[in-house]
Amino acid sequence: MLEGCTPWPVELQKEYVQKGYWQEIPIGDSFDRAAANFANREAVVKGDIRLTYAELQQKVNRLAFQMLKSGLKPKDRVIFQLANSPEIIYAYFALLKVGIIPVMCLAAHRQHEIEYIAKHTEAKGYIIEGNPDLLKLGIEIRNSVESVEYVFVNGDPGESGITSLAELLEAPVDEGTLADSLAQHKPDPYEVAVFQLSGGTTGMPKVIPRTHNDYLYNSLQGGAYCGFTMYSVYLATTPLAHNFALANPGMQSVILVGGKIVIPTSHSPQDMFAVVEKEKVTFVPAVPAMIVNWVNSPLVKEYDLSSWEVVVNGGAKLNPEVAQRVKPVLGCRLQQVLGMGEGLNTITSLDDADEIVFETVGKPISPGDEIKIVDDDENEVPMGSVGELICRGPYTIRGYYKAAEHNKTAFTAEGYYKTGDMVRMQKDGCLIVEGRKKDLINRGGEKISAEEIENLILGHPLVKNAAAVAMPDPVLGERTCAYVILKEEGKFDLEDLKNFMIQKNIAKFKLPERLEVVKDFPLTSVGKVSKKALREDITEKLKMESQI
Ligand code: J2J
Repeated sequence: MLEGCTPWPVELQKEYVQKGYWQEIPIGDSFDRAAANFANREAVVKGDIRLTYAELQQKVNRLAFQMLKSGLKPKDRVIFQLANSPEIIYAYFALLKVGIIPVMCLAAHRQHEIEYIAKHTEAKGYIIEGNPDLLKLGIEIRNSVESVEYVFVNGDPGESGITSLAELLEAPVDEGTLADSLAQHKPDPYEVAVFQLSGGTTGMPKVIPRTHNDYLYNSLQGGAYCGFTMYSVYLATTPLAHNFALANPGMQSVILVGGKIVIPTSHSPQDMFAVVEKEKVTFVPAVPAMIVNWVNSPLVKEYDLSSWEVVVNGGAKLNPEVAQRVKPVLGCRLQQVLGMGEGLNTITSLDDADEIVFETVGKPISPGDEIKIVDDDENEVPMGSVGELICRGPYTIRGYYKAAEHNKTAFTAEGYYKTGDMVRMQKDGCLIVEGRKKDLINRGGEKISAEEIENLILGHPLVKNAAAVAMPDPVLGERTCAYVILKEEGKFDLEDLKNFMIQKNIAKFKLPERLEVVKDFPLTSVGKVSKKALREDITEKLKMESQI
């Protein structure tokens, strides 16, 4: 495995192969198998663009070949920042096919995040979406990060001089040379396929190395729980760059069994329902805010949504009252998945009773998953009690990339990943998420590290101390509230704070949405800032305000 990664113990690797979890093939082989089996079936649809498996495979192969020809090599890292589009799908499989490792960044990331991640992964390349903002960023990153030599854009490069993916796809190729080259550059299935980014509780996101063996297993196993087949039609409503829609259970799970990916051209409920009707969508992934939006939309009745079989909620807890309205309003079944870039997925089954689907996130997807619910001393709590979920298994990482110090606290000595999620197990083995231990804000599924925000705020000359906490929100679940102590009394409002943070070129979803200037912070018994007391304070304030 790439230097800086922690492999599974050798004995377990053998066991995972012997039990059939790890197929010992690269993801590209599995993709080629699907492309051969389903050559004339539709694989990807967006608006008027419709690609069959054979067409998709041709694009994947050409792009893979051109990436190598450009100078990129297997195991090189490429910052991958594409919006939902057919291109994100073929660029993803193209890189995996020849062992170039995409670093899956979010479309919202800006220089603050990308520069750090590019330096940390020593990225050689950067593939960006073709909008003016990101084109500018592409040039800045090429100038500021020494390792970045190659920048590609999905769309019009304008005057930037950056090569477009379309140019690469249209370049003439000799088919024989292409086939030879791809055959020579098949990656080792034990090697890293994808770098995902952690929601991050400390400073900047941590880099998650997912191997071909484990990522393939994860996406197929999760996909089986969702009932994916060649007849599945999956609507990519959430970002395909994120672990959820990308693979677990997501686009990769569907493509590898011959299903179809439909990419919406807009996210309004109206357009989303229209595309479900038109493309006879069967399966939709969602974060809670989307489901809230859909079940409350009066437009539901105007469309024929009869093809829609399942909506799967992930990323954040879905309010049980909303969960109950899914079937009566949308006409489809609900599934719930607890997932994480680091690996473990638990999911409700399609035939689970209503109470299970409304209240729980089901059970782990693999018989190889080992989970424990523990107290602060890593002792298992009694059945039914709340504790931290820790896990290890055939698709859960053993360490973040180049993070030896952090790994000592993020994993137990036995190699369990400490999820930071506080859960309870029912007698039937289903898990209920009760809260979390980790210091982050879960804004509608997008994770914001409190520490990162605090460090940014502390850079403001007027600020003496800062604490970022989650405040409840009826739609997104949580938003960021910044508590601040000023150095001296003066004018400092939310706009001042946001303007200051925007200058730091951070992803917009990280901007605090409320500011509370205080004289001091409540402390815990050991003298730390009590985030719990701050969360209670803002919750109380919001409650009072809503009653006025
Ligand atoms: C409560 N909290 C949840 C849920 C994730 C599928 C789905 C989601 C992700 C994801 C993913 C939750 N209820 N149903 O990778 O494959 C919170 C937990 C978890 C963290 C991981 C997938 N589903 N969460 O959201 O890496 O706190 O992955 O530890 O972004 O999201 O976040 P992330």
